[in-house]
Amino acid sequence: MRNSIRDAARIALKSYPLSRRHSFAERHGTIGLSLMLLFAVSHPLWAHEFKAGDIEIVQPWSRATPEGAKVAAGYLVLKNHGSSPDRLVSATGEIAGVTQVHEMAVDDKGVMTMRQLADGLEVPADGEVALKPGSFHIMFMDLKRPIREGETFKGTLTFEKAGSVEVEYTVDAMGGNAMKDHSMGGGHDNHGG
Ligand SMILES: [Cu+2]
Repeated sequence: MRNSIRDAARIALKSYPLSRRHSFAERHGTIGLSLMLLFAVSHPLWAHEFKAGDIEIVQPWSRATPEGAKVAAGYLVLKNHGSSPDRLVSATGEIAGVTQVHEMAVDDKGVMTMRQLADGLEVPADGEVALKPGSFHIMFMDLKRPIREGETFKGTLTFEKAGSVEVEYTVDAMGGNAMKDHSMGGGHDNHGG
């Protein structure tokens, strides 16, 4: 019984005109493309790219905060398509009273600490810098309200050469990681605020 079905399928496939097979593949390709477009439209992370001069800002995201939290972090990738370096010198966020550019690192006692980058963060010529958990980040302080998973909030980034640009952060789940980079997880638990 099984065999006969398989044989029938083989015969059917053999007798299937090449042109029809072709169009079948094309149709499949079209379905795939439609699904991709649908995903791009329905998935906010795909739509979040911003530009300021030569600087491209990719996928700004943040994490939901617990009730009463006073700080949150913003992450994104800065790509410099220009032939000279630029610097991210300041940032703002509509959810925060104070916003700074921070660096997180392990100090000589092995403790995770963070500090404000007073001179800003360099974006190398023809290069990129990633703001990500456990590393550079935008620090939103004096939060005006908790931020919830799935919402977006606006902010600005100001570059020494490229000027200011408004960006929108997508809020991932609490403890989530939109970049799927689990290298340094938590990160902000020990931020004093
Ligand atoms: Cu910080």
